[in-house]
Amino acid sequence: KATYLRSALASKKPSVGFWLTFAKGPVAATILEGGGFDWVLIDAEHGQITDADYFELNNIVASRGASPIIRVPNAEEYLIKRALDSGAHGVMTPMCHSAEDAKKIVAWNKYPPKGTRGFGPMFSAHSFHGMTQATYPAGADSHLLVIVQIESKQGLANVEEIAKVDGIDILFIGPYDLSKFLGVEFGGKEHEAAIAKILKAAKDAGKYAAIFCSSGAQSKMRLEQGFDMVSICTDVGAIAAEFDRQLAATHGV
Ligand code: 3PY
Repeated sequence: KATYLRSALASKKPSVGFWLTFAKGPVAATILEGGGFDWVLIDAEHGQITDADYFELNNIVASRGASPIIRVPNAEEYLIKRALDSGAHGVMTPMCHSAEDAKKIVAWNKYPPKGTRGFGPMFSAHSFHGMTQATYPAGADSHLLVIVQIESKQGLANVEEIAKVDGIDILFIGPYDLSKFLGVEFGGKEHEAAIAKILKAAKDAGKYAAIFCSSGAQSKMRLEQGFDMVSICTDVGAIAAEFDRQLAATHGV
């Protein structure tokens, strides 16, 4: 299996992951100890993680049979290149607003002739079973997942065109940004209608639909709606929630 998440999406829906925001390998290793995850989002947009952490985190995640997916801070060619070169199984680019954005993002994710990714795979192959520096480039364009986030007003307006862009694999909803950019209540009617529109656009275009969730109850609900890929929580969110729970138990509330 070249990329675990790609196989999981193709054969064993749904695909479940979590959000890694701590830059420490032992944190990732500890959470992954029990298995059960298809992917881990290594968050370099909002978390504590920088590109110096990518290689170690990719390898820890992949060693547990999950796909390391890096969220880059912005839609920039050099950011995507550095994430892919560190061995990510896919890059998630935030704030995709239009089909033009999506086409650029696809090009930055793929080697010529499909795209403009520069050649330098010295550290890319370690997180793929059975791949070497020599074999990585030939398989890269078909193994790696191109993921864009739909989370803005323009992204929502253009979602059908974005979904149709060749080379985009997954539309990933950022529900928090979406509610802020639309100026609507999180979980309210308009927010849910926007989410449903993105889900439909992905399905109509034959692409996978994914959404960030911050609890198992939320992710279960989204899977029942037809999403292919959900997160269950963030590392920091889970720790904070557990501390709150134990503190409340201590005080008998
Ligand atoms: C959002 O909800 O806006 C995200 O991007 C997920 O953190």
